[in-house]
Amino acid sequence: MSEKYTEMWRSLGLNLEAHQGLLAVLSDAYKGIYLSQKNRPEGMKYFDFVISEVHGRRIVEIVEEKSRGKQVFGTFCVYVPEELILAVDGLCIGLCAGADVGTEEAEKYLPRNTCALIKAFMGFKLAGLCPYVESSDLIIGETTCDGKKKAYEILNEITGKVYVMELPNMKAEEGKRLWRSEVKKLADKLTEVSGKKITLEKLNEAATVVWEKRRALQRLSALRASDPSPISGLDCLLINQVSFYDNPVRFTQMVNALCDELEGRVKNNVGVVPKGTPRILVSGSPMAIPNWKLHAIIEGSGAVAVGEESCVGERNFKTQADPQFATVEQGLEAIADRYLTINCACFTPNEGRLDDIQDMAARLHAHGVIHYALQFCTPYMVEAYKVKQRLEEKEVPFLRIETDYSMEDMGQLKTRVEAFIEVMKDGMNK
Ligand code: BJ8
Repeated sequence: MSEKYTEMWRSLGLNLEAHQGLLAVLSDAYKGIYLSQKNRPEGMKYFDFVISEVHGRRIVEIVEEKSRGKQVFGTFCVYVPEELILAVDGLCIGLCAGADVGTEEAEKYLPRNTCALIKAFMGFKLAGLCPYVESSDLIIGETTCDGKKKAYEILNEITGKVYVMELPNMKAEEGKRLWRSEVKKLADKLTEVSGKKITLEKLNEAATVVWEKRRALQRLSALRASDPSPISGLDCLLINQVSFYDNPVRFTQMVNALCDELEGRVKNNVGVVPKGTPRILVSGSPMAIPNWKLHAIIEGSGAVAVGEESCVGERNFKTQADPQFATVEQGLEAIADRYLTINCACFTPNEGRLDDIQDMAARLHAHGVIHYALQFCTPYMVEAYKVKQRLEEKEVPFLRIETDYSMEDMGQLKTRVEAFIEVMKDGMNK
């Protein structure tokens, strides 16, 4: 990334030397994992460009939007309603991080046995490496897992700009009522920070933007059901990661343009891998950017990832709320109810997630499911038991993996994934 951004990074308070080092590592990893892939769709060029400018051009855009009076709202969870943020002309940016960065600093505040995602978002902030956190006017957290909700207290002590939504643990009527009132409270908070009231026109407009974004991602997901798969799992994972910080209207256009190209591929039987390649559904903890580890292993071992039952994946876009509301009040309730359809392991019971996994595996013609949990991510680590039980009942091959962001276990994971692919192949030949 060009030195032309140095002044901007300095004014955002980044640690310039460490930041330069981070960008160099990122760029090498991207070249090795992404640009070395064969037969990629032309439409991926846009996403390559976005990544090459992840701390450059996009931050310039954000700084410009801020100078025009817009606010930036950072989030860590797909439960935070993007529609509301857009309705106050805000920019919604996902702040989850997927790399071992600033771990030493983070461990001054957090126990070592904290999940890598939490350590990383704290680490990025503490090491002065994230221009998105520094640009945020308000950071919106949520009471999901224990690690996150306690880390938000510390993050608020450090930044002074954290607001937390209370997410229920159960989806019964009481939980629904609580969540609806939390969504209304967030609307008030956004109005307070931005100085803009949420009008019906603005809410319908914002909900339409989000609806179209989700529809484009649904379209992409459906195209992966084809054999041969017209696009790699790595590329789809990247697109889902980019969806959390790109301009949503432009992002939707580019995903739709890519889907047009992929439809042509499907029609002509063109794939990134040969027909009959073993197909894997990945399910579990979110894979924040630049966490490409498991997909790189899967696709480097002769299989293809055809779906992600994950918040950086289908959990984020599976359900929709019809974006034409009659009143603001009705709109806020419909939006709250739509978010409560997301099946995160932080809820109990969470049978809906088991149905989602089973449904995705069938719909995408997966030959097996890899359950991915970040170490110390208790909700997903524990729920893996029920996922295994359900998939065994349906005779779907299942592999359970627990890992973090380090590269130390790459060899061991590769051996396990390769052995799993052999098991899947046996099933495919029956
Ligand atoms: S809706 S998955 S985005 S909470 S990996 S920090 S759960 S210990 S991220 Fe999530 Fe919202 Fe749920 Fe989705 Fe905790 Fe697990 Fe770490 Fe996690």
